[in-house]
Amino acid sequence: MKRAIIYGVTGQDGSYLSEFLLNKGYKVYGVTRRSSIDNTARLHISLTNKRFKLVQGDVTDLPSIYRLLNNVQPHEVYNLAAQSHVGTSFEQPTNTWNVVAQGCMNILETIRSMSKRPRFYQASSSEMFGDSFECDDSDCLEAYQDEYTVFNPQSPYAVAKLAAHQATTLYRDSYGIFACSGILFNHESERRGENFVTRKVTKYIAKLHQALDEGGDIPILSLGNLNVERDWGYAPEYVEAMWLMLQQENPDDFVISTGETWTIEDFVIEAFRCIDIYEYKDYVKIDEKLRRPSEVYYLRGKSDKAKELLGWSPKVSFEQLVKIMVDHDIQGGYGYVEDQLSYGEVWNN
Ligand code: NAP
Ligand code: F7E
Repeated sequence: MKRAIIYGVTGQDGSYLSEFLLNKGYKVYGVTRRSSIDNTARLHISLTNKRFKLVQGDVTDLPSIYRLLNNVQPHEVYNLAAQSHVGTSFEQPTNTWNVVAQGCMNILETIRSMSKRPRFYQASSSEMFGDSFECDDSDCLEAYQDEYTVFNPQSPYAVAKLAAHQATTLYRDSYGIFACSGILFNHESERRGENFVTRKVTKYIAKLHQALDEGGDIPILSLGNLNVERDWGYAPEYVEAMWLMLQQENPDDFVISTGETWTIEDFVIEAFRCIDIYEYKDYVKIDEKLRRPSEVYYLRGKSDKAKELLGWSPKVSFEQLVKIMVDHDIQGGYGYVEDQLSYGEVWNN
């Protein structure tokens, strides 16, 4: 039976990836940080599977990584652990650096020291492109980023991700480690953290819907820059791409994206439309404090390489994604938390 370790298993992607690997027959070791309150809500499905084990650990703690990898002798290690909020990285730059850059290096160093080395996946990000893009035509109407676009990070988060990305390439080239970076563009879902803009909007829509329905106070949504453009996909589809990268004959890096770009305003309009409101401006105010010191204005990924070599392409459309998230939040968010019978018993490695 194949064994996989997932760092960052309690996050959006970690939870979907654990379900995906369990469905493929893997034994999955999900690493969770010590916390004073249960943080396994997204793992409600994986936790019911006997092949899933929760392990305590932290990517900033080299000894625990070393012990876990040597005890489990996994076939694959997925590093999804991060302080992943770009805005927060301006407030907590050294913590972001330690988790994202140092954390990746800690795992790579452990793998280097092993005689039977697992395959390694690094969660790289489209944020690494910053303000870079490519143009195929002189008007540059369809600008995009792909595997050949130069990186020019615009936040402490992106700087740390680029360091981890380069370290992954370096360890692949220098030591022959089977290491892949997935350069994933934004991907969202009903499990998305609530301080990312998409989920912030859909949670708000659910609150507004309830207030209009029941006659309560009408809440107002505060947002920052509505004009920036993002390439948003559906997270469950993106975790399959991670796994596909590690099944290839040779390790490589891949852009994973939808190829479409939408403004934050487009997302807001579409979310309001889900509850039959066609003029959002009465409900939204712009708060200058929510703007970032430096912004990434335009992201549109070209994932032709993933399509050709991995056979991967996205299926869920922008409109479907917004509807999935709004419907979920209207139905009560994490309805399953209350139903969860047992929280994860942490396996002390
Ligand atoms: P997320 O929901 O924020 O999950 C991050 C995970 O990392 C959580 O499980 C978190 O644990 C864990 N973590 C944080 N610090 C850690 C530490 N010191 N040691 C071990 N684990 C730690 O992020 P996501 O959206 O699932 O994204 C997964 C990965 O892909 C991240 O690396 C992110 O930067 C990257 N990425 C995401 C996107 C996107 O659009 N979602 C796009 C490109 C790249 P807690 O639950 O305890 O906080
Ligand atoms: O912001 C703008 C904000 O925080 C999107 C992470 O998963 O994807 C994510 O990073 C845009 C930004 O995601 C608000 O300024 C406006 O331009 O949802 P976000 P992100 O920064 O794109 C990348 C690929 C990752 O790797 C990251 O880990 O929306 N925006 N008003 C706002 N953003 C937030 N959060 N809140 C607002 O009120």
